[in-house]
Order: sequence, then C-alpha cells, then structure tokens
Amino acid sequence: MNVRDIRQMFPILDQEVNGKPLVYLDSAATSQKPAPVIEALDKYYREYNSNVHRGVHTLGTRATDGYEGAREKVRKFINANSTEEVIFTRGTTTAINTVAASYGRDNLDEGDEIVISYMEHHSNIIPWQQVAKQTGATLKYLPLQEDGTISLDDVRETVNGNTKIVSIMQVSNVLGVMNPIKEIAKIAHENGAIMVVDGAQSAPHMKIDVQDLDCDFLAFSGHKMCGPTGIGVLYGKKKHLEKMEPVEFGGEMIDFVGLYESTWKELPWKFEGGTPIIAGAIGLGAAIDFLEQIGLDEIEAYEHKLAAYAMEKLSDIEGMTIYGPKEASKRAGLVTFNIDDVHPHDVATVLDAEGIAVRAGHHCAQPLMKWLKVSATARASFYLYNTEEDIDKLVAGLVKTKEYFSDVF
Ligand code: 7TS
Repeated sequence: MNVRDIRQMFPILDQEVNGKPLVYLDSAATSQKPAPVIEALDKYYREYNSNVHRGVHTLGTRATDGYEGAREKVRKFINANSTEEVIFTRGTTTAINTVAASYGRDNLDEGDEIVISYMEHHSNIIPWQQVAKQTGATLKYLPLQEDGTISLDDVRETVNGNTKIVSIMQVSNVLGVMNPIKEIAKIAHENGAIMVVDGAQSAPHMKIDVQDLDCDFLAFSGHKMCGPTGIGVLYGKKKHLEKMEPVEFGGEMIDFVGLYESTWKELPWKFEGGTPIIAGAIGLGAAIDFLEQIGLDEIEAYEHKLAAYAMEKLSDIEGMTIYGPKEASKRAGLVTFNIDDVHPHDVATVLDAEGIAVRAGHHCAQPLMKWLKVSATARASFYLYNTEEDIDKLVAGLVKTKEYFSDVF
C-alpha cells in the first residue's frame, strides 16, 4: 500500500487550511472521498439519473442496474448469503432504528431484556430505550473493564434466558477498542437472544464476514468508508427480515394497495419505502470497489501501525491522558485524549489554526463520558490516507497548545 498514491486520489487533502497544509484527523466522524467515488456520483447525475424499479426506459434500466449492482457489491463486501439480506438505509442510525422499531417492537415483552454496553454510541442506545418503554422490556448495560474493554465473563453474567437482544458496537468511536463480536454472538445465541452489531467504525477499516460472525443484524454507514453521506446498510438474516414489518410505508415498497389493506414487496424492497438513495448506493458501490482494490486487511494493518505510532508519540507529552487500552494491539485507528486542564474544544481550536482537524466533544457517547468521568475529550482518528507525518504534526500542535495555555493561566 503506497500512501502517497492513495493520498493523491483524495482531492480534498490537497489544500491549505488557515494557511497550513490540511491534516485531516476526523475520519471517525466522516471519511474523505476518493476521486472514483466523486466520479461515480458525477457520472450518475450527468449520464443516467433516473428513478429505479419503474419505467422501461433506458435510463431507468441503467439506474436500476447501478442501484441493484451496488447491493450485490455490499453483499459480497460483508459476505451475506443473498442480496435479499441487504437493505439500503440512510446510515447506521436508521438501520438500528429499523431493527428496534420492527424486530424489537414485535419480539419484546415485559420481563424481556435488551443488553447493550456503556461504550455505545447514542444511536445504539436511544432506539433501545424507546422500544423498552413501548414494550415494557428492560435495558441492561454490560460493564466495562478498567481499560474500557468488555470481558466475556461479564457477558456470560449479564446475558441470560430473559435476554432477547444483544446490541454492541464492533469498534468503539471513543475508546478504539475492538469488541469480540463473534464470541458475544455465541453467548447471545446460547441464551436464545439475537445479536445486533453496530459496524459504523468497523466496516470502513476491517474485513467483515457476517456469516463468520453469525450476527443477526449489522448496521453501517457509507460516509465513514469513503462513500457519500445519506447512504448506509442494514444487513439482516433472511429468517428475521421475512417476518418483520416495514417501518416506512409508501411508494416502492408495496405489492398491492387496496382501499383499506395493502401488501408488501418481497425482500429487500419492503424496507425501502419511497424513492431510494440511488446516487448514494452507486457511490457506496464505488467506495467498496476502491477499498477492495487496496484490500481491507492491508488497510487494517496500516491503521494499526498508525495507532501504535500515535499512542507512542502522544504518551510522551506531559499531562496527556489517553482513554482506552494502552496496548496498541487492542486498538483500532483512533486516539481519544485530554491534555492537562485544557478544554478539548480549546485543543481543537488551537489545532485548527495549525490546519489540523480533530473532533472535540462527547462523541455521541454521553454514558461513556460519564463512565470515564469527563464531560468531553479530543479525538484524532485515522484512515488509509493518513501518515506518520500527520501524527508528528498533531504532536507538535499539541505541544503548542500546552505552551499557549500555560502562558494564559
Ligand atoms: N455508531 C457508531 C459507533 C458511530 O461512531 C456513529 C457515528 C454512529 C453509530 C452513527 O452513524 P451515522 O452515520 O448514522 O451518523 N459516529 C460519529 C463520531 O464518532 N463522530 O461523529 C459521528
């Protein structure tokens, strides 16, 4: 993998921000887009923009082929059994909400339990809070180890015969930990529960095989994996999706509409009410082609190297607190930190003046912030286009931040 060549495929990286070359370290929020993805969107709108699954005209057929072709690319990307199991959504949030609103509402009752963890993103917390309120089910939290990891003993203790749904992120957007999803899924299944996986931070960075993980549902977002915003995926096992009710009703998802009753199209379209996200899906297909050309294993290995380098360099800065496991081998490509008493928003502001983009805040993980006993943190997140030089610039920026604030106070 030649990072110099890869960087050249991302036109946005070649610019100055505040008079300094841009160092983009916020890919966990959203990744940048390579030229082939931008070109695929451009080509669609210039050459074959049309609605899908309707007319017989040529552009409509091309758009339908592009849209359904992207579904097959996603199927292969996650090794789903069939395209019937691949539903296009607006993103991870919509995908998890669909599972909670449909599977959750129909399969939960008073006394049933939903198990999530303290490290979840709000979009894997609130849908379960809502469905718990609607059905009388109880929401339970898996505890975390001191370094922020999940122990399988805790999973065995928390998941029991009352558990109906276990929903866990594969990679944390704050701690960077990689959770043992396959093992958790096994424990869930032994107890008669289903396993939902939030793959927002894993799908862009590592190979995912839904059959090997044996998860029942997987959610992820296109915009974090070099694709456009507004497109995501809900994978679900056919045996569940077949029995589930759609959550959005209208055009495109129906078979027959009577005055008082209607019937639905077959899978996957019964979950795709309204004109679908055609350009988004085509762009996601191009992003998958791009990532696969480089190789997900290569990308993962490269990001591990970057994370290890960042951990080493950042740990050398005095007053630095890094959250999550210390061992780089347990971490994906992001580092979340605080430095002395400087507010993370101030850290991000000083870094921005240096052309360095990091995120500051609660990262949509307020329960985790409470667990960490902080209100906010700064976070640098890496992707295949970042370099060790980017991390050196981050370190220099942080040293400058420290100096600036020690002068102020
Ligand atoms: N789950 C995880 C683990 C995430 O990191 C995010 C977004 C989502 C779900 C929601 O994805 P969406 O595409 O539906 O919005 N995480 C972040 C982040 O860490 N900073 O900005 C967005």
